[in-house]
Amino acid sequence: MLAGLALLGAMPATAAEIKVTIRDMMFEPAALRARVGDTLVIENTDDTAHQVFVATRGHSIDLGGQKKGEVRRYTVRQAGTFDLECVPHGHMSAKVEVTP
Ligand SMILES: [Cu+2]
Repeated sequence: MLAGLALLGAMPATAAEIKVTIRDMMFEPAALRARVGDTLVIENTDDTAHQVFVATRGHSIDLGGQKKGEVRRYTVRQAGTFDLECVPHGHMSAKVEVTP
């Protein structure tokens, strides 16, 4: 435990990976903050396939079909706010706030 804390303290304040889990047809967490350069690491734990996309100008992406257990990565390149959504499941949404 102490060694782990020391290691964390030594890590430079650079880009982070932020885990997003798709579970029970929802994003977890449903709202998150990131900094420019951080990478969202999105894992689908559902039996159902998902397809994550962002429609917001300047952030738009389509991560393609994603089966159970598959992981997609999205590095945010611009400050702003956008929603992660899912092509086949219109109710799925997660708000992402990106700061410089
Ligand atoms: Cu979905």
